[in-house]
Amino acid sequence: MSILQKRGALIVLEGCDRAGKTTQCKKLVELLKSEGHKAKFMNFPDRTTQCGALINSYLTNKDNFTDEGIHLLFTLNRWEAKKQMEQLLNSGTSLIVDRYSYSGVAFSSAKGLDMEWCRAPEKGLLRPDLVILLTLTPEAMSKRGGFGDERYEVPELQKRVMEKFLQLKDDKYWKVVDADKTPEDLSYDLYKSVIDTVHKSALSKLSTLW
Ligand code: NYM
Ligand code: MG
Repeated sequence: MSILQKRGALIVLEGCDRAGKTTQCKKLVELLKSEGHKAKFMNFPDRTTQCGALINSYLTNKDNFTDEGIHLLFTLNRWEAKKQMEQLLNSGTSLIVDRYSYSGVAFSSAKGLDMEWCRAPEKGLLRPDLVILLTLTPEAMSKRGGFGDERYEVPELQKRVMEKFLQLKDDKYWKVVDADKTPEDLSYDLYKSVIDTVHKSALSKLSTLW
């Protein structure tokens, strides 16, 4: 990174399925771009890589892995993106990321794996500048219509996942936001924290988990 090059911010949206993460990430990228910032949408799992194709076949019940095996595939899917993420951030592009290591640890530990074991292989990945956790009460969630038919899309597991997210929460760089509002109102709320983080991160060094 040259002395004059400001880096982009790494911003992650987390939450249960149906909370609106993907919609919000895309809206935030558009808002940043409309104000002249460089920004890019990313999501995990990235199903377009070879490893992502294995994850996709697991999630859609076409293939099976042990809980440990699929956990490590999700982690590998982030490791294979690390260099590209670093390059983009250092060249001034902010990344708005739909799920990251926290989903990895929350889902696997909600299934019963030891949380410390789940965290270990994430060590050394880029640490986000901001994690926004979108929450929905069970009632608000059921109003949004049914889950899809992928693995994990059942209310009982989603509830345990939310408990795990709250255990992972680090108040220094997390923000918890109730997602039970219109997409427009929600992105208006989120944008204030996002733009603040973009400004604050510009001259700071990237750090790593945990
Ligand atoms: N998921 C996602 C994990 O179990 N571990 C991970 O590391 C990540 C990134 O994949 N139910 C789960 C959470 C979701 C599922 O994600 C697919 P999406 O955002 O619905 O494509
Ligand atoms: Mg989903």
